[in-house]
Amino acid sequence: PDLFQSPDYYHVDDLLNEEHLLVRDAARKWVKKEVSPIIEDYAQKATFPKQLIAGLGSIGAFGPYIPQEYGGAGLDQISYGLLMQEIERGDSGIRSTASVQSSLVMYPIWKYGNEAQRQKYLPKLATGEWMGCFGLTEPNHGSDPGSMLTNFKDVGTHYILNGAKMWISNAPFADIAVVWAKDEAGRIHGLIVERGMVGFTTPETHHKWSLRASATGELLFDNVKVPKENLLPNKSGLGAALGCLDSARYGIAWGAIGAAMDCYDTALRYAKERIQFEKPIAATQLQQKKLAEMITEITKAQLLTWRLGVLKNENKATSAQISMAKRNNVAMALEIAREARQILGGMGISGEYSIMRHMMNLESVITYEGTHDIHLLITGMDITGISAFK
Ligand code: TGC
Ligand code: FAD
Repeated sequence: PDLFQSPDYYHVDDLLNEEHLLVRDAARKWVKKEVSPIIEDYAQKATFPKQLIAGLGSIGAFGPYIPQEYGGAGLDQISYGLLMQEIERGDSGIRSTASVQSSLVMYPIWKYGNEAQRQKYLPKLATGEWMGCFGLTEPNHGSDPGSMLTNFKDVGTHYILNGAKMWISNAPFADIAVVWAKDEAGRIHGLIVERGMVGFTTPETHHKWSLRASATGELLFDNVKVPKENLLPNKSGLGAALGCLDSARYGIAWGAIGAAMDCYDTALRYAKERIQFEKPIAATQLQQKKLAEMITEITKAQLLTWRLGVLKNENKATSAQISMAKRNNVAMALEIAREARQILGGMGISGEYSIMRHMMNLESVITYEGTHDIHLLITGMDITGISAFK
């Protein structure tokens, strides 16, 4: 009874197994105890709550689907999704930290790294002893990462890396960065850059109105000497970077449902308690319409995402299917946040409630990991066979 209640209009819980429910409820308890009481303060102060790192590791949020031999939780894709849902119910910024660590740092080391790299980095990343970030976006290349300028030269004993990345989650405090850069032939590779390498700096990006409890920064490389053993050897090309995004986008599709659930729960409770014109505002048709549409959209998103999780578990989910779910669910959550904020009237803008924070966070979530427009064009490309990008 002291847990959050999930809106579950179509009994989606019946589709989950015992492990899914255990993982979800453990995450839900942890978020309620550790995240919800402090997050508003940290967001207002624009500070990342570093003390949450160990707890995120302990609930399995760092590498949920990475095998246990590397320190991961060894869970399936539905459990991974439920973890992201529960964490984002607390805050999208905290979910971002988990997404980046799992899908953008651990995933490429696991999939594209060699055994020595897996052994060196994955167990420490799984506990949060080391934190990572992912550098793909550049100041002049966001939606079109294939045109990146960051590059490295082979100088015999090591590589020399030059360039700049922008808008990088976790950058200001990360111990390592998985960085995408072009070799002399123009082919994209992933390199593990470690804090302390000479010429590597990570200035923080200030004055964000969104994801304020997440630290964002730049990655600057000025003739950084990178040892050759830090190149990820098993896959190269833009597709390697985009493969990591598939895994993160999938988690975000679930995460957005968490933010939407929190806004819906809050608005429903408020609408039943708030009296105007001598009756609860929930008794008015206009507010009922908003609430009814919210639960309808949450339910559709839950079913879409659950099915996608099954396809992922069977290794059958396509990148375009993942794009559809990321795009749909984040837009759904943002729309619900905007409507829920209005249901609370003036209180909707107060930090006493989580809605405005979710709403502002989701403005980043609808932009990063491929914008709303880019995902629509990915669907367009998939159904027509024609790329609108080039
Ligand atoms: P295109 O020619 O279509 O593709 C290049 C190569 O990549 C392959 N590919 C994929 N592979 C795996 N997964 C995917 N989703 C893939 N999409 C494409 C493709 O088959 C091809 O392979 P090959 O072997 O033929 O070379 O590439 P394009 O240059 O036309 O670009 C396509 C486009 C626009 C869809 C893509 O570049 C894109 O997705 N742009 C959006 C960029 C983006 O999402 N950036 C995210 C940065 S990371 C981030 O935001 C983290 S926020 C984290 C947080 O805090 O939670
Ligand atoms: P642009 O690509 O310049 O797009 C601007 C507008 O043009 C958008 O509306 C877009 O949809 C539209 N547009 C672009 N191309 C087309 C087209 N062909 N057709 C129609 N419309 C188009 N990146 C990382 O690498 N790592 C991170 O950890 C990371 N974290 C982030 C955290 C935050 C808080 C934010 C805000 C961003 C983060 N990003 C990260 C960057 C993010 O992925 C990019 O912002 C995103 O991919 C969009 O790139 P852009 O900002 O350069 O916008």
